[in-house]
This record gives sequence, C-alpha cells and structure tokens, in this order.
Amino acid sequence: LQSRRVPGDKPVIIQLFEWTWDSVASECTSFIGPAGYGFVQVSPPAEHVTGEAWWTDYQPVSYKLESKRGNREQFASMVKTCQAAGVGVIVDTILNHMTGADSGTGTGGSSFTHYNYPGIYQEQDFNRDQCNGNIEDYSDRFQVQNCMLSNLADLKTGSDYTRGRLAEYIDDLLSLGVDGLRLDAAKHMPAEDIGNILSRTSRQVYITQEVIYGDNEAVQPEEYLDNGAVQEFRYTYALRDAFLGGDIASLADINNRDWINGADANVFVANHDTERIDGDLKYDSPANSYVLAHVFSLAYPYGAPSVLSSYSFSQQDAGSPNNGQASCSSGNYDSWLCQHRWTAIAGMVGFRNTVGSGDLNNWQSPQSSRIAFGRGSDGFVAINNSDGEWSGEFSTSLPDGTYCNVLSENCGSTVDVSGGSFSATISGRDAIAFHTGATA
Ligand code: LAG
Ligand code: CA
Repeated sequence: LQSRRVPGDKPVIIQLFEWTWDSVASECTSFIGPAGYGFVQVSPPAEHVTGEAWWTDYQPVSYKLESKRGNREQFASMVKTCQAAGVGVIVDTILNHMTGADSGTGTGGSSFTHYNYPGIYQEQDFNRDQCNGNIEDYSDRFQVQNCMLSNLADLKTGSDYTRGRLAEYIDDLLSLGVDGLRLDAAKHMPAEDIGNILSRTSRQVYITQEVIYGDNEAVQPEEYLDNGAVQEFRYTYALRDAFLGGDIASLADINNRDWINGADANVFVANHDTERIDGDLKYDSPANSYVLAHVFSLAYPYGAPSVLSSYSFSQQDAGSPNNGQASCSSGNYDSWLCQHRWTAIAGMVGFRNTVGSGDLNNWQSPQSSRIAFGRGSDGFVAINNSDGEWSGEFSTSLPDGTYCNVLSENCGSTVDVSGGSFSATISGRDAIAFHTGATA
C-alpha cells in the first residue's frame, strides 16, 4: 500500500482552507502549478449544515457534493483544472460523524435530524447504543472511538452497512479524479475500521490521517500506519516551542525521534485548528517566527510538508471573506492571507523539490538560536532566530557558483560559493536559502 503514503516528487501540499472550488481552480493555474506545489488540500465537499461559521463544513448532512465551496460540477472541474496544472487534489473527508444539530436542512436541501439522514443513515448506524454522550476521558480508548466529539453524531464505523456507505462516498470522489484524502478525526475511529473502508474502494490514493498526539492518551498515531500517512502533531508542537522560545538548535534531531517515521508523516507549522489555539504559531506570530518556521519545515528532511493558506480573523468562528471566493492576484485581497504566495514560502517549495531526498549535512549552530544546514549537494539554508545580525563563514557541499537567495524577491540577494564555503550576513529574525535550481 505504498501508494497511500508517497506524496510524489513534488511533496508540498497547500491546505486551501475555505476556498471555493472556482477559486482553487484559478489559483492552481495561475500560481500553484507553476510554483511547484504538488497538491492542494481542499475543504470538505459534502453537503453540510448551514450557517456563517467556518466549521459548518465539518458537519456532513449527506454525501451530495453541494457545499458552501460549490457544487458537483464546480468540484469536478476544479479537480481537472488543478491536475492539468500538475497539481493533485487531496480532499478533507469526514468519516467519523454527521451533524451536531438537533435538526435542520443542509446546504444541498436535505433534511435531517441528529440521528436520521433520510436515505443514508438512521439510529442503528450510530454508536449511540454504545455511548450516549461526549468524549470526556482521552485515556479511555472506548470513549475516544465510540462517544461523540463535541456532540457530533458518531457513526458506527464498525458496521458493514456504514463501512459500505462511506466507501461509496469515497468512490464517488475517486470517480471525479481525486488524488488523496485527509481523514478528519481519524483518532476517533478504530484504525481497522478505516482500513476496512479503504479496502473497499476502487483505487488506493494518498491518505493522511489526523491523529492528534496527546501524552498518555489511549489511542496513538502509530496505530494508523497500515492505512497510510499520519499527521505528526508533535512536530507542530516542537516547531512552536523552538521558534517562539528561541532555541531552534534543539530541532537538529527531529528526523530521529520516537515519532512517526518521516516517510510516513505529514507535517505542518499550522493548520486551521492550531491557528485558532492561543500560543500556537500563526500568521501574526511575533518576530517573523511563522515565516522562519516554514523555511525550516520546507528545508528539513522530515515528512511531507503542508502549508496552510487561510484568512485573518478576529473571531475564532468567523467564516471566510467574500463567501470563500479567494483571490491573491487581483489587488483585492480581502483578508485572504495567501501564505502559499509569500516570497519565502513559495521560494522554499523550489528548494524542497530540488533537494529531493538529499541527506541532511553540514549542520552548523554557533548558538542555540542560529542554525544552518545543507541538503545533499543541492541546497543550503541558514536561519537566524535571534534579534542580532549573524555574520559568518559557512561550510557547504554545493558546487562553486553564484546562487539566488530564494527568500528574496526576484533574486534580489545572492550567495557566492567557492571551495565548499561562503560568507554571509543574515539579519536578525531572517534566513537565507539557496539551491542548484536557482542560480544567478
Ligand atoms: C477535526 N478534526 O478531527 C477538524 O480538524 C476540526 O476543525 C473539527 O472541529 C472537528 N474535527 C470535527 O470535524 C470543527 C470546529 C468545532 C465545531 C466542529 C463541527 O473546531 O468547533 O464544533 O468543527 O462543526 C461546533 C461547535 C461545538 C458544537 C458542534 C456540534 O463549536 O460547540 O458542539 O459544532 O454542533
Ligand atoms: Ca467514532
């Protein structure tokens, strides 16, 4: 089942949080494909509850592809357009639950009550007979997998009917050409239930499972490796602590910890949930730490990296601006942040693609807030997470030449490598990165 975990030779994923299908399609063509990103991860496409908040999308009502992000035709056309631009589409997929509402009508016009979704699921398809309440104790495996996550009606993923119905939904997505699935709330389903559902589908695609690590929890990320890749949240926490705390030299060994193996991991500086947690890294974190963490994440050989592209908010629940019709190029940005276009982040995508699986080498760290390292003989990066300027002589395995600092606009700054070394001055809270794919 190698196909479920290899993200390919363009491993960088963008999570286009809350973007409509039309806006995803046009961004694939105009920027994402040309920039070298391999995949976009899009919001859940299934019919969901109505409302202003962003999180309505996480309460499915049916498997009709009619959501705030667009309809079936728009979804199908987005997949084709992105693929034509060389970009695969990963779909956020909710298998664990349906709604948390007592009753209502979904974005596609379907009526429902908490435990009745006409033509799809009734009372017997939920775990209410096992547990009639919310998860309270994460050290209790039974609760984590059978009780409700925030009152969301918990599907009986152990039953033949439910498994078949979920596989049918996945197969519908696959029939439209989808390239991968992000499995929402994977920790709340037994790993073998997910394995069974995926085994019923017509094709095996990239799978990344959301299994949020917690100390002393009953359900652990490692349990899910047979199904595909797993999102390694310990990595997100480690980057947060390092970049906000100052000591980034401690990240030296994160490809060699007691975590998910790099080849099996999907990692990110932030996702739509963590950017809403106080104290986690987000777009307005102090001292350029969000950008520097991305430079590290895209340079360092661990996991398939995702980059969140989201919008600024002052209220946690606020839905996306302009009804999700995102725009990065028109000059009318609303509050779309377009992180995937930021010079440093987009520049590092070329770096990642060029260095491929090149070994980590030439690690240099004169103090804990400053690190520099190479990737094979194709790329080199230096990150200065302190306020003062860092002037130094660096050892590198890159061939002699003049390279663009890909963190600068239009090759505005360069580095001269000669005889395995170069000298450079890196401003406080800044970085430089260069690779053999971008010479001056
Ligand atoms: C996820 N991963 O496991 C998503 O990444 C996360 O964003 C989802 O929560 C969660 N699982 C369920 O799919 C989001 C919001 C919640 C929201 C939920 C359902 O973070 O706040 O819950 O989606 O829409 C909301 C209310 C709750 C209420 C619930 C049910 O905030 O207070 O109990 O709806 O009505
Ligand atoms: Ca469950």
